[in-house]
Amino acid sequence: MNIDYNETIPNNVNLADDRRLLRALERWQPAYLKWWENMGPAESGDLEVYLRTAISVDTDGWANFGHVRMPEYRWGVFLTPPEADRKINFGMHKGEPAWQSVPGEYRSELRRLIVTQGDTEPASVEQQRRLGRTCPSLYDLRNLFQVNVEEGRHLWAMVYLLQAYFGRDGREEADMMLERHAGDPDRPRILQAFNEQTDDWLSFFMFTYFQDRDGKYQLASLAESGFDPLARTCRFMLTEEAHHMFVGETGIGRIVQRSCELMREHDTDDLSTVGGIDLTTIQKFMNFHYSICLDLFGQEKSTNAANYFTMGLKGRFQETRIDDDHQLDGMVYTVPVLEGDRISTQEIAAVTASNERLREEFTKDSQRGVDRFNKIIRDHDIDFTLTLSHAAFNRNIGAFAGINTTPSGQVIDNAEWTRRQGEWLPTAADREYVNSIMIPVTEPGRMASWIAPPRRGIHGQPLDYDYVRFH
Ligand code: BYC
Repeated sequence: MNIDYNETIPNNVNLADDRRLLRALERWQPAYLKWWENMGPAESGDLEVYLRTAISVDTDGWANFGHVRMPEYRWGVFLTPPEADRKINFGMHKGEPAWQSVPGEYRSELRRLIVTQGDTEPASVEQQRRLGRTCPSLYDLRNLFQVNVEEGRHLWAMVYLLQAYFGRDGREEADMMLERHAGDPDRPRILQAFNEQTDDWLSFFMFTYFQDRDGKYQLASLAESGFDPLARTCRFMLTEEAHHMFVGETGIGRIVQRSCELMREHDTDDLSTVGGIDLTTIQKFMNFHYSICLDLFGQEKSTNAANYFTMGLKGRFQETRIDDDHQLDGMVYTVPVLEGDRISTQEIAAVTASNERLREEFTKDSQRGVDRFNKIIRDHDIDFTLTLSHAAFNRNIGAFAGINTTPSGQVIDNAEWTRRQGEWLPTAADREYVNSIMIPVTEPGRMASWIAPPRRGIHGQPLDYDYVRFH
């Protein structure tokens, strides 16, 4: 299923046949490009970047690599091909044909899901806006920009759904996507994690490791949707998401590797004099990013989530592979609760627990990479273990929002939290130090002092390839 690049908006949804929709998207396109110029990667307009561009949505060979000026990247609308006779696979409409248009009775829920999803995409680009100035290598700079252009395309994907299926209020929501901004005190992004700072590369790699992984799980749940255009859009987005998590995992892994090498070489845990990042600092950044991402899954017990499931709008992770009735009749699920100051568990109707279930999948998946980081540390004979903090640590949404705990989940009072939080979360001094070593490296093949080189280059190119060309 090839993509038509002769159109002003590349697409595989026959936009040319729908003049009204085409006009709406063509009206939005200049606003998007203006947003990219003002809020996208800073000072990047003239750079030529070795980017991957989708040429087909088929599983084999969908990508094309070449140097592109980012404002000329061909953002467009790509959906995976329709599945013949696709059915709704869960909830009260299970077994009915998947919807090809918006079911009127679920319009507002569906719009809300699409708006929440869409809002995160430009938010991440805004959060990462200044990172190009401090890239640790050309290889990393290129990866940052690849992630950014794809997040831009994911916004296009959600805006397409809003404009194509939600009429006037869809168009208004599409405009609002470019009006809210990450961290803007008056018009912030919807979910808090998308308002946080990401202004150093350790944060960027944590972001792409944890936050993009939330993206994977949320998109996978929406890819099960009974609303077929949403399912097909999310399926294609997931193929791109995998690369973002690769950037996160290899990025953290390379930092851990370099820190271990420096510790061995200089026989010290304190890397601040040798331009490296201490393992304790890496742990603090991990605590921060992991905990704010747990919030992204919503409340443990959620009527919204129950409604999305029952209505057939948002399924569970790999819904069709789960061996049950897909309606959750009479089923229960154990969720954490707070009893006074004690963390305990409770059984609730499984249908109301799907946020928690998804969060647990996310945690398991996150742990797998952390195990790989720990192997790097062990291989250097260093006695240190990186850990994911307890689900109750540093939470602002859900059962644990009102309490303070240590990273291992021991409840503590406000005074102790105030006194000790700097042991567990990045302090101003930690951020200042990390920022101080973010000195740009733009010579092909060279790496900053605090990160090891990647194992291989991109798409078979050597490590010292000019992944980004400056003029
Ligand atoms: N922040 O019933 P609940 C990605 C509110 S990342 C602020 O649990 P629900 C990406 C909630 O709105 C993936 N508010 O909520 C990654 C509700 O308000 P009302 C993005 C929050 O709806 C990297 C109330 O609390 N996609 O793609 O079940 C780079 C009750 O909560 C938050 C999605 O998130 C929060 N964190 O759960 C680029 C998928 N959590 O109704 C991209 C779509 C809850 O009382 N979104 N509240 O006024 C959803 O599925 C759901 O909206 C959520 C929230 C899972 C996020």
